[in-house]
Amino acid sequence: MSDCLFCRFVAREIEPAVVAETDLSLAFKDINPQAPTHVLVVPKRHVPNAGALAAYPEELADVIDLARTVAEQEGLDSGYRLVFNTGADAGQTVFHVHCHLLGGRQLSWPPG
Ligand code: D5M
Repeated sequence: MSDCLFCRFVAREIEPAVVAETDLSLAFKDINPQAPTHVLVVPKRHVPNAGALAAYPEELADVIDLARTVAEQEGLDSGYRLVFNTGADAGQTVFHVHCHLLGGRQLSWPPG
């Protein structure tokens, strides 16, 4: 059994709140939402962070495309944000790369 939480979601050893899926990627609701829409999109392949995902361009493109699909599903016509926290200083806490899809409110900049 994997000790990676998101690998366990992908294997459905634990069932997340799935909102969409492709052969390569899974999208599920964040447990601690920071916006009306806060979905995490992960590649099914275990890759630790966004930089490492660049070695898998098909998975990288699929993650972005699934985030776009979910944004459309959620009606985020006026905009949304995609975030990859990368490393401890950026606040990454789960070391299976995930794209945060945030939307449904006015998002401020710069982020904290
Ligand atoms: O983001 C890690 C994200 O993972 C954070 O926003 C909470 C989310 N998380 C943690 N545990 C769960 C479960 N069990 N379900 C759904 N979402 C979860 P990071 O960028 O690494 O800080």
